[in-house]
Amino acid sequence: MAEFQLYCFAQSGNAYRAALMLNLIGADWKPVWIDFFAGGATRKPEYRDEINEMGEVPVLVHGKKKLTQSGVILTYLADHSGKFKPQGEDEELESLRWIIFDNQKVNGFLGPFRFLKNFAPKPADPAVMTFLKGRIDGSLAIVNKRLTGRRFLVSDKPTIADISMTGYLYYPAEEFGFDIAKEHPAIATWLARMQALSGWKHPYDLMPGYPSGTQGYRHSSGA
Ligand SMILES: N[C@@H](CCC(=O)N[C@@H](CS)C(=O)NCC(=O)O)C(=O)O
Repeated sequence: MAEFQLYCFAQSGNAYRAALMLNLIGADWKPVWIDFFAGGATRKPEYRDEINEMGEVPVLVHGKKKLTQSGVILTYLADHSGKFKPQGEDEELESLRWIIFDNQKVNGFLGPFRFLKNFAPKPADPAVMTFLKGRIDGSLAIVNKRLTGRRFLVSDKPTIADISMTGYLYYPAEEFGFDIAKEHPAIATWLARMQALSGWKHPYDLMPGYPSGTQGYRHSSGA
């Protein structure tokens, strides 16, 4: 059995943060596919009783430890491996600041927007999509400004804040209906920098569930 198990599925940018970290640190890990869409696995009482009371992926199992919330998982894995760990109190606080901003306002809006556009059972209310798109544009502009003239979010080395921020940013532009990299040049350069790290993989190549409804992988090398 692998040292780490990660409950995840390919379309989840929240789970991608944890999967990417595991791969970048060279961990011995295996994904456990969660049937999020058709099966509604995370809404079932047994999932909430036995796996995660918050009804979410990702969930990381490491021996007797079970961790949820990608920010918590990233922090744990950084402490465990010594890799991508912010150095000193100032960097730790700065990293936490960007992880919270990301969870709430960057990928926290991109995830629901993409879900409503691609996977929701009924077409989304255009007013909701317009609201989300406005929030996304504002938040991505903030990240783009932060990354202008900087190599990474917190220091000149990548940290868990960068890994968190990649959440949904490598998914295909067609799934959003706009091209994040084209519209935000500093984000594009930083995404390429992250992609050059040893162990980087695209979410559809790293987690099972592609195409949707299968437990497959995309098996390609590019973004
Ligand atoms: N802040 C959480 C977000 C996790 C999350 O929302 N995961 C989605 C899948 S992409 C989920 O399981 N949603 C189920 C729900 O909200 O009911 C994290 O970063 O781990």
